[in-house]
Amino acid sequence: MSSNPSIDPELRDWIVAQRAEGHTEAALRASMRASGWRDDAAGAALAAVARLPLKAAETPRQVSAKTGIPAQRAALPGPDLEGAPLYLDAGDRRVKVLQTMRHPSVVVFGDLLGGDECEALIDAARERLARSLTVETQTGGEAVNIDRTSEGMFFERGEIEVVARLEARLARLLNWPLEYGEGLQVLRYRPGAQYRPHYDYFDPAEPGTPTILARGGQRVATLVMYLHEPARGGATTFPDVGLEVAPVRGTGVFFSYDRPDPATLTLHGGAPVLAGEKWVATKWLREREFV
Ligand code: PD2
Ligand code: ZN
Repeated sequence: MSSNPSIDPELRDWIVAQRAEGHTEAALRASMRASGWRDDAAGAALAAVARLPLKAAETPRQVSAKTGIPAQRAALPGPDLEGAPLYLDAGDRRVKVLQTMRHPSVVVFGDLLGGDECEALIDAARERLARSLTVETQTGGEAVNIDRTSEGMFFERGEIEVVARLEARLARLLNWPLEYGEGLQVLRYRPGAQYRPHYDYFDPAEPGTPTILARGGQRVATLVMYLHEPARGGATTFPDVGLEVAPVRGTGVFFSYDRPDPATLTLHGGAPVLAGEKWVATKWLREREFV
């Protein structure tokens, strides 16, 4: 994560703590003026801290006991798009920003993976593919889901070099600790296979959800990366907003959701593959360390 060298760490921590307690920027500015700060300097310091990527621990989620839905917006993973950059430094790779949307919060990245990395992931995943399971929110276990006709497998975090390299890149790009990510999932769709529209967060109303949340809290973001493009079909669709992302090799679609609620407009699916094979790798990010 980047930090701003011009901000005194003690001042930064104080501002972060005050903001997490719900004090407004105007109130902090007044308080800084009262203790001798020049108004423009106070404003600049507050703006600099506001630009810092927040750590999840700085903004504890207040969850309604009744609905399980967080009452307030908390820090979310995501790239730093301040200044509308066309490229982002992801450490070992310069990633393109191809498209952004605010609501739902979506970013399409280009050149996220090299062709060799796509091949390495496919080669390592191929012999472990099985008919895809989805987490079963009735029980907290896993089950074959007829809504998903792809085949899939999971890597452990850091299991092989290419996975570890990609995870480090994503942590930097998305400003979210590597440990908060689930293991990478790889899916293969053959002609006719699809993934019907769904939400990736866990439904708070389902009885198995507390068991799932014990491993790292809610999912707060998804990144679907395209490893092999089909000849036709296979877009990732967002039916609420009519968005379709073409499954072009090496690109990825990222979206985040600040609460487990359809109001996030993150309903999404994998359209049927019409010809050829589509392979994707999905990284889901949790609120806390995923264990
Ligand atoms: O493969 C896709 O396009 C897709 C669509 C919807 C993947 C997922 N969801 C997922 O892995 O959650
Ligand atoms: Zn999904």
